[in-house]
Amino acid sequence: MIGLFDRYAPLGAREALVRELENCGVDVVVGRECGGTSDREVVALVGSVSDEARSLLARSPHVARLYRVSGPWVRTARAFRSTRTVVRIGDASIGAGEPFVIAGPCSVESPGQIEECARIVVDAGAQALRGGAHKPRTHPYAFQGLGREGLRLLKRAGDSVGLPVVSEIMDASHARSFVHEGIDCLQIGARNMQNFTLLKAVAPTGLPVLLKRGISGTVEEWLCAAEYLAAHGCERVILCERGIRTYETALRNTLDLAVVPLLRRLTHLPVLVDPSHAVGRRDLVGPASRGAIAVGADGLVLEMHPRPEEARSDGPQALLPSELAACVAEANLLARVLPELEVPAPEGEAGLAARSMPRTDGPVLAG
Ligand SMILES: [Mn+2]
Repeated sequence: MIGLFDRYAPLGAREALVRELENCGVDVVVGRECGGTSDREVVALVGSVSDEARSLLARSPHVARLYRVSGPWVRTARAFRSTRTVVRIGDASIGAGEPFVIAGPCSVESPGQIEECARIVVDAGAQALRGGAHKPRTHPYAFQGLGREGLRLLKRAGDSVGLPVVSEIMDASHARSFVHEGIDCLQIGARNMQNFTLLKAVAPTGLPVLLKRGISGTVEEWLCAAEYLAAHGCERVILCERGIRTYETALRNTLDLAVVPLLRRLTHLPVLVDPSHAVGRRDLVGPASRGAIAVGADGLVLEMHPRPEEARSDGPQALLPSELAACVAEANLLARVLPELEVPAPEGEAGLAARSMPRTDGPVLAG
């Protein structure tokens, strides 16, 4: 539950309410937004919330509005902030209107390969360079990545074309080397979405985190993973839908596009879509990218390779340089012509309470 303080509530009264709530045994998070025309302060109850705390918050004359969050996430809930979070990486921003495209090879393979990729990615109009150095591979004998040397090569390639770089971190003990090598954004891969030790280790680095959806991650699990990052000090979280595992085997994964507008209702965090890992084949990445932008994604994560047949990982889904350029151009075009997606403001207590009430009028299953 989140309460929005009345803007005229005196500081002393706000502090007193927080103390009273804490005395009821609940954990309280205060979120402040200052600057511009809106000074806004919310008080959020986290963890298991007693009826006593709930009614204390509801009855307070200093709380202008109450929001019931639809899951166990608070800091990442839509109502926690007045506007969507914009995450800046390098010179561009995710969630600011223009599609943000992170592109590059699946893996950093050699100095020449990543430098060539960097030039292609900047020429295509993308905003960041990706490349895996530590690779989570299903098969133990498949290429595992160049490790720290790969990070160094990736950063050097990004610098040579003026692009920030994004790379996946798989091990909590690597956090320092990612910071030391100047990686601009850490990616938590699908297989590690619920690796809570890793989430807690990357949050304090101060770097933005691209949090991919787990292979079988539900929206609630995904947002709870984002909340772990937020609770441990990382406010710059970017969600990335990359396809989930369903009964369907025709494609690598099943791209869940409807989750994008859903997330825009549930959270203030920006959302990217990675069609490459979702569809797993080059010819469908472009059409899936169009869909992603159309449903309101803030950008794309795209794999490319100058010679996909030589790629050491994920070659079949790697776009050719010209296809990448077309994909970026189409994303920009679509974002310009489509009206801004209308996302209703977070609902207040009455609306959400009615919806989340247990059904008592429907059929009851005898058990
Ligand atoms: Mn890949």
